[in-house]
Amino acid sequence: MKPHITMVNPAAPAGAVMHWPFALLGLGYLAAVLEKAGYQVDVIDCQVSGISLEDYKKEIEKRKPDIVGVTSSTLTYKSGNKLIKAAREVQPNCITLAGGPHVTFWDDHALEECPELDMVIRREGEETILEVVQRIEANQSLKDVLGITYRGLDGKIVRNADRPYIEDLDSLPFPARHLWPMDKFSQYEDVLYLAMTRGCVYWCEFCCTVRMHGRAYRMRSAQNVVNELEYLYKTYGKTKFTFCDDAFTVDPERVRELCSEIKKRGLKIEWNCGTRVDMLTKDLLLTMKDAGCISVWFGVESGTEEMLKAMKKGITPELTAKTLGMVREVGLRPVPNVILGFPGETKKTAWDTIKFIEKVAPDMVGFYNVATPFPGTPLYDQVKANGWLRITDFDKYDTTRPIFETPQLSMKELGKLREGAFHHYYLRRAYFMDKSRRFKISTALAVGMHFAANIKLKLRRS
Ligand code: B12
Ligand code: SF4
Repeated sequence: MKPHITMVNPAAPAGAVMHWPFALLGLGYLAAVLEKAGYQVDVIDCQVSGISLEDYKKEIEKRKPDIVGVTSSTLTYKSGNKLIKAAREVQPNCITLAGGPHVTFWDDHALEECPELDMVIRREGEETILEVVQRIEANQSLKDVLGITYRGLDGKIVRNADRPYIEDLDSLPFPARHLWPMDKFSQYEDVLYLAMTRGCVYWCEFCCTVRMHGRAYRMRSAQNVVNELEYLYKTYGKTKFTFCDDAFTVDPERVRELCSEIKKRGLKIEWNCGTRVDMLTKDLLLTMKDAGCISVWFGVESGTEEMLKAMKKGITPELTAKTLGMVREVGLRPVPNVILGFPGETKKTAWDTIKFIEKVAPDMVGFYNVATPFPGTPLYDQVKANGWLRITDFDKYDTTRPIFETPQLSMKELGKLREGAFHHYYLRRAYFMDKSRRFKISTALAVGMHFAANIKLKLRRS
C-alpha cells in the first residue's frame, strides 16, 4: 500500500518574534512532488492552527500517517523534536523525517538529541523525500540514498553523500497550497508568496541560505513563474505577491522577461521582492515598477565599510546609498534589513549604521536584526571557537535577541542598541516634521511612546 505522509510545521516557541503564518514554500513543494507521484499527503501547520500538543496528538491519531515529516529552522528545532516524539507516541510504527535549514547542519546532533527521529533529509528535499518514500513503499534499503543522515542497523549514525541540486526548477510542480487553510491567511495579509530562483553566488559569513541551496543561481523560466502567478490569481483571487528570492534580480534579462510576460498577459498585480544593492539599474527598476513592483527588500546589513568587510558581504555603503536613492527616485519603496552585533561591531559602528539607514531610507524603519550564529555558517564556527557563545537554547534564536558577546560589545549593550535604533527612528525631527504625518494623532502617539521608552532606556543606562 502507498504510504500516507503528514508534513508538519512546528509552532514558534513562546515569546519568539515571528512573521505571521502563510503556506510555506518548502513544505508546499515537498507535498506537491509527493502528491504528483500519487501519495496521500496532508499538512499540520501548528503556526497556522495554533493547536496544543494534545490536539496535535489527536490529529496524528486521526490521520494515522505512515510517515511524519517535520520542517524546522533553528528557532523551531526544539518544538519540532517535541512533535516528532509525540507522533511516535501515538503512532508507534510511523517513520519520522526532519528537514530544513537547521537540521541540515545539525543532522547528527538531531538524531542524537531526538531518539524518535529516524532520518534527516539534508538541503533541497524534493528528490530525496520522493526517493525515500518510494524505497519505504518498496521495502528497499536506504543505504545509497543521496542527501540523508540516518541510523544504521548497528545504531551508528550514517551520513550519505550530498545530492546534486535540482537544475530544472520548471520541472517542479507548484507548491501544494491547497493543503493549507488559505482563507485563514487573509486575516493577516492579502499577499501570497512564491520564488523564482534558488541559491546564491556570494558567501556571506552569517548566511545559511547559500550553504543550503548552493553557490550558484538556479532559475525558473519567466513563463513558468507567470503561470504560477496566473494560477494563484485564478484560484485564490489574489493580486498581491511577495517573491522570497534572496537575489531576485541576479539575472536582469530574466526579470525583464518576467515583467514583459506579466504585462503581455495583462495581469494587474502588485508585488515586492528582495535583492542585493549591486544587482539593480534604474532602467530595470522602471521596468519592474511598470509590471507592478512596489517595494524592494535589501540585505543592507551595515552602514560601515569595516563591518561589511567582516561579513564578506561584497558591497559598500556608497553603493547602498546610491541604489536605495535610485529606488526612491523611481517611486519604489526600499526596505533595508540590518544586522547589528556581528563580531567586530562597536557601539560606534552600530550607531553609524543606524544613522546611515535613516539617511538612505528616511521613510522606512529599518529591520534591525541581531547577528545570530546559525549552525552551518562561518559565524557560528567563529563564535564557538572564540568562546563567545552565551545562549545555546535555540528557542531564543529569533534574530531579535543577542546570543553571543564579543570583546567589543556585550549582549546587554547590543540589546540596548537595537532598542535604541527603533526609538531613534521615531524621535527624529524628519519623522515628526514629515508633511504626511505631521498632524496625525498616530504620529503624536508613536513619538510619545518612543520618547517615554527612550527616557526609560536612558535612566536604565545611567
Ligand atoms: C520566506 C522565508 C521566511 C518566511 C517563511 C519561513 C519558512 N520556514 O519557509 C518567514 C517570513 C515566516 C520567515 C521567518 C523566519 N525566518 Co526566514 N526565510 C525565508 C526565506 C527567504 C525563503 C524560504 C523558502 O521558501 N525557501 C525556498 C524553499 C524551497 O526552501 P526551504 O524552505 O529551505 O525548503 C527546502 C529544504 O529546506 C527542505 N526541507 C524543508 N523542510 C523540510 C521538511 C522535511 C520533512 C524534509 C524532508 C525536507 C525539508 O526541502 C525544501 C524543498 O527543497 C529563507 C531563505 C531561503 N532562501 O531559503 C529564510 C530563512 C529560512 N529564514 C531564516 C530566519 C532566521 C528566519 C527567522 C528566525 C527570522 C525572524 N525572526 O523572522 C524566522 C523563523 C521562521 C520559522 N518558522 O522558523 C533563516 C533560517 C536560518 C536557520 N538556520 O534557521 C533563512 C535560511 C535565511 C538566512 N539567510 O539565513 N522566513
Ligand atoms: S546573505 Fe544574501 S548575498 Fe549573502 S550569501 Fe546569503 S543569500 Fe547570498
